This record gives sequence, C-alpha cells and structure tokens, in this order.
Amino acid sequence: MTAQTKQPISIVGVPMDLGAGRRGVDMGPSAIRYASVKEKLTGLGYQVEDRGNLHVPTPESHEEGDQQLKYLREITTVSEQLAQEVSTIKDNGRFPLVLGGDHSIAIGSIAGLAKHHRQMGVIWFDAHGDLNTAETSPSGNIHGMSLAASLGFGHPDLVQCAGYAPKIKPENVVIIGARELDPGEKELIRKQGIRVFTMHDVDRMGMGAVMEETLNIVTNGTDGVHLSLDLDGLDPNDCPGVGTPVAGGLTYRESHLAMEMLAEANVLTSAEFVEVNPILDSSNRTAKVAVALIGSVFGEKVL
Ligand code: 4U7
Ligand code: MN
Ligand code: MN
Ligand code: MN
Repeated sequence: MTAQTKQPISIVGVPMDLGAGRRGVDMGPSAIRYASVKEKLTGLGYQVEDRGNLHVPTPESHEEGDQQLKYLREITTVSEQLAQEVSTIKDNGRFPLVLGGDHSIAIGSIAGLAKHHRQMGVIWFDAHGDLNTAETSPSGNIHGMSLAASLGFGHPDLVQCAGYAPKIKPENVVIIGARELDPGEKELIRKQGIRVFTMHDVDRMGMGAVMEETLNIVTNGTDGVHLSLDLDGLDPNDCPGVGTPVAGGLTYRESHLAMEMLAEANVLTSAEFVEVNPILDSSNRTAKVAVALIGSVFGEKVL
C-alpha cells in the first residue's frame, strides 16, 4: 500500500462501565494504550492522533435508576458526546478508532458515524447479539441493548441518540461469533432477518467462507462499513479479560483471519474495540490480543 492510500487515524477512548454488570471495563482504553496501540499503527505507516478519553461518570457517584435500564441518563449523555466526537473525526477526514469501555458505547459511535454513512454496513463481532430492549433484557444492562438501539428498537433516549433514528438497517448488519442469545433477541433476529453467523456456522463453514459472505452483505448497497468488535467474541482461553465470557468462542487465528480479510477487502470506514476488562486479566493479555487484531485490520502481514 502506498502512503496516500493510508487514511490518518484518530483514536478516542471511552472509559465506560455503566452499561455492564461488573466494574473494570472502564480501564479498557488504558489497557489497550498500554499494549502500544499507537506504536503498532505508527509502525504500519499511519499518521495517528490520540484524542484522549471522553469523560464518563463513576457508578459510585450515581444511582442506577430504572433496573431495566441501568444508568440510562448517564449513558445517554456520554453517547451524545461520543456521537459528536466521532462525527468531528469524520469531518476531519480521518478514520475513527474507538476504544471501550463496555459495548453500550456503540450507540454513540454508530450515531456519529451513520450521519456520514446513511447506508452503513455493520459487522458485529460478539458472543452476544446485544439485541435486547428494556422489555427483553435479563439484566437491565445497556451494553446488551446497543445493536437493538442502533436499529431503532428500545428506549427513545437510546434510539434517538444524535437526534435521528434508525441509524442502520437490519439487512446491512452481520453478527459473527454468537453463542449466547436471549429469547427476545432470537425473536428480533427472526423478525428483522438479521444475518447471524453463530459459532455453529463458523465451525461448519470456516471463517474464510463466513467472511466472504459477510463482506458481500455489508458492502451490498452500502456507503461505509463499521466494525464493532467485542473481545468476548473470542474464546475466553485467548481473551480472559472480558466481563461476560462465554465458552466455545472464536480462536485467535479465526479472528485474525477475519481482520486480515477485512484489510484485504479495504472496505472499513471505522472500528471500535470494546469490553476489555484488565481487572479480570493476567499480564494484560486481552488488550494485547486487541492490539494484535487492530494491527491485522490495518493491514499488518507476516510477509
Ligand atoms: B456484551 C446479556 F443476559 N444478553 O443482555 C444481557 F446474557 O456487550 C449479556 O455483548 C449481554 O458484552 C452482553 O445482559 C453484552 C445476558
Ligand atoms: Mn457486545
Ligand atoms: Mn459480548
Ligand atoms: Mn461483554
């Protein structure tokens, strides 16, 4: 790749843990920076700006509020700020790379991005669907509702982030790595016709074929592609530092192949890496995997 084809990157951290059931994922952006994300990208020839972290309130200083929508008010505020931040990065002609934080931050990321890409494709790499609403959620944790909200389902404060809805269309979304879906999520998937490659599908087809089909779906009639990667999509053996681990996940190599095929296709217009919880980790392993995946998705090759 020549220097001109490398779009400059802007990193923004969102130390959010109000959307998750346990503490620690607020340290995700620090852990990923500590694992040398900027150096990795600079080494690949990118011009990189780190815009630092957004301010996120601490749970100890706020009430959970509605038990089916914990910290709704605070999460709504941060989502609006993130939407603006990501939109500014796009206005500057740069590639937004968002570091989480729990997966509720996707509400804000996608709200900011979809203003610039009204037909945006989304690859949701995750053990979960994040397709709950207050009515279907078994936990009341908003990180399990972010894809639903982006599609226009759920509480109006989340759905209407940045003042418009829906952000994305079900036919432009692909979920990869799913292995734990709640009843309400399954219903939404069926009703909306969302393409889900479960672990069963990955086992049967292989990641190569899964990604070929994924790339067809997310580029068909779209004007941009966002990668929303939850590290719990990977197997907990490779990524133990996540808040909601589920056994039987994607391997290190399968995940890298997915990133490498995305890099080869050269279709990504933004990305976020979320749910790294260094408190539950040893030697910052999960953040190191995140940085290795970031390397691959930005074109790092063995040879
Ligand atoms: B993550 C869950 F019930 N579905 O809604 C829920 F299993 O962003 C988990 O993917 C959500 O990590 C996980 O609470 C959200 C649960
Ligand atoms: Mn998730
Ligand atoms: Mn998940
Ligand atoms: Mn999780």
